[in-house]
Amino acid sequence: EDTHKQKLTVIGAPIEEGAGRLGALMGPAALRTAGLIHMLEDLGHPVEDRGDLRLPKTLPVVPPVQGLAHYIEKIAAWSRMLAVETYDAMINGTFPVILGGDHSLSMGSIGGVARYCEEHNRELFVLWLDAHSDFNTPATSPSGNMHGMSAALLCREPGLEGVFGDEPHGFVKPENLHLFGIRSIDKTERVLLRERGIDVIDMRQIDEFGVVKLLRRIIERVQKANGILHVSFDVDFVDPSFAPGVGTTVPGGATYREAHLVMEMLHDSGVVGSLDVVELNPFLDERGKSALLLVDLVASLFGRQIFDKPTLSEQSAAALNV
Ligand code: B3U
Ligand code: MN
Ligand code: MN
Repeated sequence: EDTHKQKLTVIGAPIEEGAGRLGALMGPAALRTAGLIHMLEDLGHPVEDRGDLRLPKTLPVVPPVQGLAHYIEKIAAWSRMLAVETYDAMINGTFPVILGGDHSLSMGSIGGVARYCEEHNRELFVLWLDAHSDFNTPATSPSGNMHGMSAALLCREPGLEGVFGDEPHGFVKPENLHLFGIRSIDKTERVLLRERGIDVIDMRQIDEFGVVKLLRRIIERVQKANGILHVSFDVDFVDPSFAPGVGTTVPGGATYREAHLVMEMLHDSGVVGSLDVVELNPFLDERGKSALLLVDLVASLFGRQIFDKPTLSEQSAAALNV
């Protein structure tokens, strides 16, 4: 399970009800138009494109929640379906790539990956690249939008049990969740993140220490545990000047270079086993700019390099003390 010439299962998840505004439904189509599949094949990865999934006609019955959780029946249907898809992809020895769709889809995609890891005794780690911490519950959410609740559900926060009901899925250990690029946290969300001891790497830390040191620490943790790293890439991780095609832009995000460096380091690490690309809203994009950037960033994750080798010779690395 890594990003080196492995077989990929691409799954489109055109879900938009988790977000506050419409349009993320068109995300998978825009990523395909921007050349995602051809890019992956060009890099030498065999791709099985499962196309875009569709909601079943009948939605699950979800018991009422305490608080706000808009469209929870639809989110539940997507989650249950996606958890089966990513689990199957992993069972078949392939690397699931989920194209969103809003970030609520990660309840399902990661739910399935986590189930696989639990059953196969592999430690699961999650790198959540995002402007937001997505750690609300129906009781704390100011908006009721479920894309702001996916990390909380995965860490077993109470109030979201109805999403999966009795359907199979796994969880993420709160200590194995790494939020990265964060710059927007709600008041009650902040309290919860502190109480659970979640690793929140905010933009201040990225400014101060740089992505390399911060990410290296996470990668080393995964390597030591012989774990699997799921990468959940929310477009708003990147600064809106580079990626305007997203419903909830927050200024001060990762630069073009930082975002690529993160993806390149993840590729080199060999520990990434699954990926979500979420929150692209083509309705708000500027002539495909964000979709094209995403395809390039995913290319970096799957092995595209500027030159064939890490550019520092051992000698210069030693001289620079890196
Ligand atoms: N934290 C806010 C806003 C938000 C979360 N995720 C996004 N926006 N994209 C909320 O509604 O939970
Ligand atoms: Mn998000
Ligand atoms: Mn976000």
